[in-house]
Amino acid sequence: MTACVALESTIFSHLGLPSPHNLEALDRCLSAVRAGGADPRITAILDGVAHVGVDEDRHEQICGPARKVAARDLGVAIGQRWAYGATTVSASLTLAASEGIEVFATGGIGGVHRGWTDTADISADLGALASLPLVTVSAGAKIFLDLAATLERMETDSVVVLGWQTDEFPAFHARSSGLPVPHRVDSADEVARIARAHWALGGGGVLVAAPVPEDAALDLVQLEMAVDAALDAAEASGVAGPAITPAVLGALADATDGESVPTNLALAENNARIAAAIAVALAED
Ligand code: PSU
Ligand code: MN
Repeated sequence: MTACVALESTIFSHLGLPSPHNLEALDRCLSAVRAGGADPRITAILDGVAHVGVDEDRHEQICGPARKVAARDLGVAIGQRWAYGATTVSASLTLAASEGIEVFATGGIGGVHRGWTDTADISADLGALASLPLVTVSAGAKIFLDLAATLERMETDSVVVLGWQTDEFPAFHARSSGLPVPHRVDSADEVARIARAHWALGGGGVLVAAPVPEDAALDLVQLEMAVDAALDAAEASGVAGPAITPAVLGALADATDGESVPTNLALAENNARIAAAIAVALAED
């Protein structure tokens, strides 16, 4: 099989990043995958049709306004012929798996939200990661989540968590959360061997957690203050459910005076680059 890397569309849509940074993110991710010798495949619902690979003439649409599509919404978006349903991690993994693709890159996965004991807000990303046999490359989980609870949940669900050239779980915009990863890997070949062995035993998802490159990383302490401000702003605006993640990402960009945006681009590109190397290693395996 040729080396393919699936990419989600939510991050490139208005839900993920502000214009024109989202188009830059898309271009940089596609280039990184191609430079690594793999074929990038953006997932999305366009005019009610599920795409795993989107032609260049529709990239502008991918970077525009969208309705958020998690795994459970895929059938609705197709059945109701949504013009543009932007796929989250859970929906992208579902579509990629349906095409036999083995590697997926994103910015940061969703996870267990802070305050989850009251709200029960746990991203469907975790369920898809647990059940579908793909390697997902992400800069850990989004900083404004409960990262310790997210790691616990992935242990319960038997998601393989690998630190990419690190012993600590990355915190999206920051290189480390201070929480240890269960295992460290240092090469794409190592990830490919682990994934093949895991899948041969009937296992599901493998999460490769890669820290944002040093020159683009934000400081964890400053970031925590911005996150508190962003969570307060999102709460004050009264958003709930699936609207929370886009709202907090937007508020975080404001709270960091826009500094979180180039960091987000750098980490997404870095993940795409690593994913391509893993896809090539798997294709050669
Ligand atoms: N990471 C980003 N930007 C995003 C997301 C993640 O840098 O927009 C999106 C992904 O699509 C992820 C989704 O799957 O947020 C999780 O949403 P929720 O927490 O509502 O499950
Ligand atoms: Mn949620």
